[in-house]
This record gives sequence, C-alpha cells and structure tokens, in this order.
Amino acid sequence: MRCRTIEHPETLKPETFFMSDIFEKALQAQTAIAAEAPATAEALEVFRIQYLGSKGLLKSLMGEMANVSNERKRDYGQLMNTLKQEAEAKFQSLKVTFEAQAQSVDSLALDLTAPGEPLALGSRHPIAVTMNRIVEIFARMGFSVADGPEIEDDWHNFTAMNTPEDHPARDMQDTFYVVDAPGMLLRTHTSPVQARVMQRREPPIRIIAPGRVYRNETISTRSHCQFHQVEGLYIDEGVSFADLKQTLYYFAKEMFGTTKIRLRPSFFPFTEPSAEMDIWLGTETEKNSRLTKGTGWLEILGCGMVDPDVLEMCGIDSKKYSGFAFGMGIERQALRLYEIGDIRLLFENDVRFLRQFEAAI
Ligand code: 2U9
Repeated sequence: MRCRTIEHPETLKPETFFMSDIFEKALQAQTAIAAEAPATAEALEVFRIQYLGSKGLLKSLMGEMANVSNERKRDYGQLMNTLKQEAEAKFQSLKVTFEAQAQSVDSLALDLTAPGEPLALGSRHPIAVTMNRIVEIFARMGFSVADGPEIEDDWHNFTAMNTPEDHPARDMQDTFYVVDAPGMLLRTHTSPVQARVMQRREPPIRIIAPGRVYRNETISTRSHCQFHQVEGLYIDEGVSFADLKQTLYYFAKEMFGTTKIRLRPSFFPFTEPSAEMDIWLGTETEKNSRLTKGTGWLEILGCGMVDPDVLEMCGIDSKKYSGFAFGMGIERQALRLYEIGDIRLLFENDVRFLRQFEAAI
C-alpha cells in the first residue's frame, strides 16, 4: 500500500526535476516490493539481501537523501520509512510462514530423502516348519486339515475317545481343568478335533489335525506342559490295517527318507488293535547310533484301527465303516531334526535361537 502521492515529474519545476527522479526511483522500488512473492526460504533470503541488505536497494535510496532539497527531505524520509516498513513486514511474515513449514517437517523427523528403513524378515518357527512338512505329505495323499478349540469339554477330549472315568489321564495331576467352568479343560490331544468332524460329517473322512495340546507335566529339557501334535484319521467302507501300514510307510519314506518301518503292538483306549511305528535309521553314523540307542530303530508315532465304540459314540455306523488313526508329537521330531538339546528353547521365543532357522522354509 502506498501512503503518499508523489507529484508527477512534469508538474515539477525544472530545478526540481532531478529530485523528482529520485522520488520516481523510490516509487518504482515500492511497486517492485509489493509485487515480490518469494515462494521459498531461499527466495526470501534473496529478497532480504536485494531490498533490506546493507548493500540493498533501500540503503542506496536512503543514500539519495543528500540530493533531496531541504523542503522535500521530510517527504522523502517518510516515503523511505514507509518503504522500509512494507519490505520488512513482507519479510517478517514470510519468514514466520517458512519457519513454521520447516518446523512441521522437522517435528515429524521426516527426511524424505533418507533411504527407507529395511523391514527385518521373520522366519518360521521350527515347530511350524516341521508341522508344515508333515501336513504337506499327508495332503498329497488326500488328507485335508481340520481345526478345533484348544479349550475343550470333557466329553470330546476323553469320553468320546473311550477313556474311562478312572483313567489316570483324566486326573488333575495330568490335565489342566478350567477352574470356573466344570467339565472344561485344555485339550490333551487333538483327537477331539476328529471327534467333532465325525459328529458333523458322513464318511469318507480323511483329515489331519495339527495343533497345540496341554498336559500337566513338569517342565524339563525333554518335556513341557504344552506341545504340538499332528493326528490323522481315515474312515470309509473297508478301510483295513493294510491301508494304515501303506499310508504310514509312504509318510516315513517322504519325511525321513527311510525305506524300512516296523509296527510294534501297543495300547491306546481309542484304537484296537494299536501299534507304535519305528523307522529304520541304522547305526552306521554316530548320530543314528545315539538317536536309536544302538538298535537302529527310532520310534516315530502311535497308530491303530479306530475302536468301533469311538465310531459309534461319534455317530458313525461301525458295521458299515472302519478307519485308522495315528498321532505324533512334533517337538520330539523337531528336536531330532534340528539337533536341539532343550525343548524349552522352542517356547521361549528368544530371537537369538529363532534366527538360526531363517534358512528353513
Ligand atoms: C479318533 C480316534 C483315534 C489318534 C492316535 C496315537 C495313536 C498316539 C501319541 C503320539 C505321541 C500322542 O503326542 S503323543 O504323546 N498318539 O500314539 N494317537 S492313535 O487316535 C485317534 C484320534 C481320533 C477319533
């Protein structure tokens, strides 16, 4: 905004013409300052140097004061003051704007030119790697994955699995019961998953149930109160022990590369007959000799033909259908596979331990 009107040079007397030239220069400076619009902090600094600096335009116009007649010195001084105020006001207001802008970027600590933070890639837990391998092998034989609750009821966990009321597994010493919910417990095996599928579906049933289970065990290097299992169940018309044997032989071959298995008679409340399966590792290497305690045979899993009572309790006609089941603990296999000396390492989530499995898929 201009605050003074200056006489046009033509209206001035000849001897004051030079003087009016000085006024004209000041007016041009005023117009130029008003038109300036520095868009960055750097452009604002150029503006400051150009107009307000010690060698700037306003300083040089002030120097013209000596050439202004005494009667116009006051006018010229006022014009200079106005000019200075306008230039300084523009400078100060833009300075505040640019500083605020710079601060808002700084307060985010955001350097848009900085290279990105690399995202640390995680790795699969050795238990997950082992479970996935097992699941993948059975998937190739047509088994699909079934899932169920980890907090189970007594019926699905024990009764449907033919485990009598007085069986030691039902004891509080061995099973975690939910204090505020009578009859509810942390599942001790993944068998209730299969029981629930049997209740819901007609055979053929060909499922694999991987998951976490809980038992009231004293924690040591070899046992823990939580561990993982993979159980499998195949029910159809005419399923025989030969099917069980061939399925588990294929699994052993794919998982461990072994060519020889053996089945030893055993007992489980939910299968009849029952067996334990060993794989042949031999005793040629020191490791295999140690793993098999010098026998060459390593126990891998338990299995058997599903007890007809279990089929009936879960709503399946045992005269029409038969089936086999198997179950294995994962931790034991992972400890062997990766030569881990202490089961607790698998549950502590210490990244110094877990990072060692980054190469495993
Ligand atoms: C249904 C019927 C039968 C699952 C089976 C085993 C044998 C077995 C143990 C291996 C080591 C448990 O983790 S472990 O301690 N399991 O030996 N499990 S047969 O039998 C079933 C499952 C579901 C309906």
